[in-house]
Amino acid sequence: MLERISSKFSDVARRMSGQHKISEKNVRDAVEEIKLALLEADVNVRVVRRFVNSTIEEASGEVVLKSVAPGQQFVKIVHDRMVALLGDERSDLELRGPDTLSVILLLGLQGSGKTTSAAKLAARLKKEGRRPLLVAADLVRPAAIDQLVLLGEKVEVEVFHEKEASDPVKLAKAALAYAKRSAVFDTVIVDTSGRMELDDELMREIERIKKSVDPVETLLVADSMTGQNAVEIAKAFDERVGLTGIVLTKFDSDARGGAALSLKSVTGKPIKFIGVGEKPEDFEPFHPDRIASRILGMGDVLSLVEKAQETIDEAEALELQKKLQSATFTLEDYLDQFARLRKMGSLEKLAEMIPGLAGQLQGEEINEKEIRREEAIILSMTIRERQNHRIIGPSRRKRVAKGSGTSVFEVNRLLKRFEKMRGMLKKASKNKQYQNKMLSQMQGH
Ligand SMILES: Nc1nc2c(ncn2[C@@H]2O[C@H](COP(=O)(O)OP(=O)(O)OP(=O)(O)O)[C@@H](O)[C@H]2O)c(=O)[nH]1
Ligand SMILES: [Mg+2]
Repeated sequence: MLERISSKFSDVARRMSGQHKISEKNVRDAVEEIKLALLEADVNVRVVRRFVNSTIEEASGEVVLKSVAPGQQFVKIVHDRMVALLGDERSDLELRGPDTLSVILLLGLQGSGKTTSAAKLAARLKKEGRRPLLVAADLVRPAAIDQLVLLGEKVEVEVFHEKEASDPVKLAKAALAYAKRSAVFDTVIVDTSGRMELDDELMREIERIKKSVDPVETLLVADSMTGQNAVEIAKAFDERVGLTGIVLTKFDSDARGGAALSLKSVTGKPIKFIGVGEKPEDFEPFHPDRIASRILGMGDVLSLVEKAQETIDEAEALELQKKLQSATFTLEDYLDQFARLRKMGSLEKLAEMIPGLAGQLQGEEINEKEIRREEAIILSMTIRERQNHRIIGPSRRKRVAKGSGTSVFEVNRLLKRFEKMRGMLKKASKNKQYQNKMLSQMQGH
């Protein structure tokens, strides 16, 4: 899910974050693109309007436009707005202490994923050390009880069920009494029946079940594939029954993402979990900030900024920029990069994280051992050789190999690699826009 919207957003984010100067018009244009992407993703129109207005207002301020890195500030504003849209903080379940029973009631339309989610939730809580009991209170669909019993076996959680029962309210009460009596359980998860359409009968039944079990969590299970519809359903259920949160299922599908992005804003209820597959373990807490970063395609950029901040300061970056521009990058400078490379991992990883460089350094994995050998090779060169590698002919190569305890083959390989990197940097340095992008990222703006 979210692939389409993410590809549009990361385009805008990458483009804007490379800008060292932006105008109010740039902001408006970028926001317009974002607006279209949101509408295309089936996000609620009112939500889009609010998002757009507040982003423009905040991003067009003097403080942002005149700042050192306005493009990246813009991206940060969009990111933060997106996090707010998705629900700010992660909302966990609010369960009672282990000595008091906590009831979780699951409800929703037919086929939304209630039964599957009940088992997933039970498995998860069990892993966290709680002692859940599943309750098969869907007495409408004939196979519903068997389905939950089977899932319960799979996740090794007991399922309370009565084959002959016909009243879900009575059954839920009986389950609660059983849980209290046995004193083995601290959490009761109630699976209920779904219907094709929102109807009065279903609502009344759910209301009665809710009253009889007094749940601490009433979670709507909503199918992300239903898009806008999921939002309307959530609103209706909340008004009638009162929800404490949402489980958004089928997040692994290619749904356009509108539901995920509108639910919190429209209903005020947080998405607490997402279902990401059919298996019991395909169930995750919903983290607004992580999803926002994913939508913006910022994961890599942000981690590069973080890593680079540790390893390079502004003055160093400027110095490097000068060298790139004049193409006087020497083996000496190459040597300086090793410490940085060590922290970053490999050349390839470094390249992957810089837009435009990905794929250009394939197979150039340099491991710690190799870095040490390369260092030894360069240290065996004279200062003059390090400053101008072109003078290192065959006899010098032999001497360097001997001095560093390596072979001529390895010296040749290092020189070749250095040539390649130099060529790449030279090429990159001619492209001003690209270079600014790379530099601003290295400086961590
Ligand atoms: N890919 C994917 N499939 C899911 C997810 N959650 C549920 N499903 C599938 O959706 C289908 C319906 O799931 P159920 O759990 O039976 O839905 P339900 O709401 O209990 O359905 P009713 O009881 O008939 O109302 C099943 O085939 C599940 O495997 C999910 O997060 N991802
Ligand atoms: Mg079911």
